[in-house]
Amino acid sequence: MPLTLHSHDTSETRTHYRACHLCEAICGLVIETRDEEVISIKGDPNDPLSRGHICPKAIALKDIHEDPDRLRGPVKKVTAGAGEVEWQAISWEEALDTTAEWLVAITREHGVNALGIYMGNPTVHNYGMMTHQGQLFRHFRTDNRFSATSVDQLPHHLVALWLFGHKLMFPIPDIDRSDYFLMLGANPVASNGSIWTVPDIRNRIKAFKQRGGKLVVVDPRRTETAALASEHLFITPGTDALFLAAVLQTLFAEKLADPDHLGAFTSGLDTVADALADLTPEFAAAHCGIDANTIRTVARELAAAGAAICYGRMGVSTQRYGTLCQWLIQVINIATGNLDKPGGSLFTLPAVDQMQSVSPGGFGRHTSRVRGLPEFDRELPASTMAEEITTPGEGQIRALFTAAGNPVLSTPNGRQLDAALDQLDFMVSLDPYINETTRHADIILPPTSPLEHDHYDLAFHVNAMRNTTRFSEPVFDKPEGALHDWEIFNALAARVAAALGTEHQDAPAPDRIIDFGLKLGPYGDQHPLKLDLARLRDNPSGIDLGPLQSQLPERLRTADKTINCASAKPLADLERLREEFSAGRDDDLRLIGRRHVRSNNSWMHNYHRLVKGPERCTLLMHPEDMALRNLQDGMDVTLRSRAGEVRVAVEGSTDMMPGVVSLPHGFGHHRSGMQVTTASQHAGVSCNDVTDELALDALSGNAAVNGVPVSVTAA
Ligand SMILES: Nc1nc2c(c(=O)[nH]1)N[C@H]1C(S)=C(S)[C@@H](COP(=O)(O)OP(=O)(O)OC[C@H]3O[C@@H](n4cnc5c(=O)[nH]c(N)nc54)[C@H](O)[C@@H]3O)O[C@H]1N2
Ligand SMILES: Nc1nc2c(c(=O)[nH]1)N[C@H]1C(S)=C(S)[C@@H](COP(=O)(O)OP(=O)(O)OC[C@H]3O[C@@H](n4cnc5c(=O)[nH]c(N)nc54)[C@H](O)[C@@H]3O)O[C@H]1N2
Ligand code: SF4
Ligand SMILES: [Mo]
Repeated sequence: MPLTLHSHDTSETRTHYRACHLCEAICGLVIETRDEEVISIKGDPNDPLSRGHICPKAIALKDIHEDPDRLRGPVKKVTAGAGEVEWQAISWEEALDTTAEWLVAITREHGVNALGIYMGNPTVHNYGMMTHQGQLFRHFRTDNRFSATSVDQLPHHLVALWLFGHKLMFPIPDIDRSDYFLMLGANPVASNGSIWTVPDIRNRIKAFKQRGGKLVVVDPRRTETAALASEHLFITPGTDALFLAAVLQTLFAEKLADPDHLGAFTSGLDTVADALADLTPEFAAAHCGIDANTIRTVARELAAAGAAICYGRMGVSTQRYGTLCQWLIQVINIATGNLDKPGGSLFTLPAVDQMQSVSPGGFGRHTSRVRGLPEFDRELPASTMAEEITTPGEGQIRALFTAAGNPVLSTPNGRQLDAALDQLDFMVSLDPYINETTRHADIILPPTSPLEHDHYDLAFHVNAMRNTTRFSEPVFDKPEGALHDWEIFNALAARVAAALGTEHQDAPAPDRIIDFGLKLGPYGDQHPLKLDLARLRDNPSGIDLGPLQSQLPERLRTADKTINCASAKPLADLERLREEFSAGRDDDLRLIGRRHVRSNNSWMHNYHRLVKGPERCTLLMHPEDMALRNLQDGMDVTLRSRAGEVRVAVEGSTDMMPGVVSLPHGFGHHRSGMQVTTASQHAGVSCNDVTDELALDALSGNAAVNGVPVSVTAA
């Protein structure tokens, strides 16, 4: 177990060990400070998971901390003369009192569903937000809850729930011990991995190939990851379910399916085989752009490999068949005996085990008011948010609470939501920035900077390719009067409880909760390691808990401790797939997204060193498609869908599959009334002004931001 020294004081320079919380790779950092200044940020070679790896975003921790645009105290919107909007600094007392009064007043007058709540992605990178949001929201059990989950990984949760009995039971690719890797709709070389905490992926792929491993990447763009792969297959966006069904169909038809050690507690494979009988490689090939022989070869290679992985991420979740894709992926892992096997995909055993404390999740217990879309985990699809604000009637959203989210840029048809937010009676945002979304708020409550609070990766140890645990102390003391996110939740909860005349007790600080979770957890009081917070504080680079281990059937959370592959809803959804692809297809272009290693969704564009260099918000298009439309490199084009249009420069690229265009999301910083100076100078356009709130994975309600039918014409 690697041991590292405590932060040590010299006259003025201090060394700190701190996790990077910006993406799911959770790299360990060594941060040197002098007085109030960060003087260096480096990878921590003693971190048992990241082994010294960092990416160019790590240094942004300094930039975030020092950014003059970052709010240091609460502000309220006031309308000056001539309708000019201004932000006025107010005291925490006033900000918290006013917010609590509004939340109570609106829900008293119009019912609890009049309050909408949207929680963004950084919530899961900031453990205090996870441990303390319930303090406030338990007073408002509104049906109108939303989060970034439904523009992202909702299909993964549903499949985990249906197959393994808990929404957090994600099979994690064990690349370091694998022989064969089929990867769809993921670009970890840019994203650094997702639902797969895998720092230093580039070197892990290299080592995997050096050992003789074969990586096959299926993606409509030859991505940075595809460039490292043994083989890259272009696929028509939105057709992966056909491809995956054909792979599985081949495994059954050629009698290659063998769940092996899983057989004793697995059922339903025969039912799946029958249901897929007509979804042949020939049927898939007619639509997906990959020929039938290649599909059969992939199936045979998967079956023949000693240990193999099938994994798919954003590109196969946020599309019309997201849930079907994720279900097929896991049934392939099961049918080849590669689930719960070293070198295949395994479940983690994290030191703070949320399987003990977090509800397994539920689906479809209520539906959205306007469009009747199903809830998951008490949340409705984010694509319904605008209509729930603008459609009058009982249960209409009149007040909105956003926290760590920017749905105007991150959810489909963001322009519609942008307009809808103006109709609210009250909006409050827990956020350090005045951006595209929070500019609509009446009050903004900014938390401390990331370097001013402690850190534990409650979410990402659950998804990590190795079991490790680590606690980071704050790098700086918090400034006088500043509040952490979790303290803001406590403070609001106290005021709401007082107004409602109910009991309130501040929840203990998040580190106390982690201490408790560690002691109760699998390496705690009952284990020789006896992990608790004190042990973690003594080992700031982290503690290694070893490679992932086989844990089935014990770890299953299904009632009968078995895996039933014949999940009713995905099986029924095969009919939708057949129907769509039996009909002829339009010849529209298809829009997909893309990530860049120096981006992070919508909020990393305000730091000069992450945005300098060539313009990144361009529309990639194959030169043949450009020639057909008489377009030249760099020309402005109009990208148009049913939902909206943007004007953007086109960039020719033979890395694109013909018929497919790509635009990154998270740009569009051109709006008035914001305070993001550098981002505004690199404004770009928002991809989600073109994506369609009506384009969904119909089974789950997840947004289909990939595979959107579009046209491109000279502007
Ligand atoms: N640098 C950086 N890192 C990030 C983020 C970031 O914004 N920037 N965001 C973080 C977040 S929140 C997440 S969820 C993860 C996402 O992590 P990943 O899923 O690894 O990231 P993406 O780059 O979105 O990869 C999706 C891939 O799907 C492809 N694709 C699109 N449509 C289809 C399709 O129909 N079929 C197939 N097979 N492929 C398709 C795209 O071309 C793209 O290469 O990244 C995280 N890490
Ligand atoms: N077209 C298209 N759309 C997409 C995607 C795509 O690939 N294509 N990706 C989707 C995915 S995977 C995701 S996860 C979503 C992300 O969607 P969102 O979560 O809605 O958006 P972010 O850009 O992550 O916004 C983060 C916000 O949190 C604030 N913030 C950062 N740290 C903290 C903190 O510690 N505390 C608080 N209170 N606030 C903080 C930032 O200032 C910013 O306002 O976007 C989705 N949208
Ligand atoms: S890959 Fe980069 S952004 Fe992600 S955790 Fe590591 S240093 Fe931070
Ligand atoms: Mo995400």
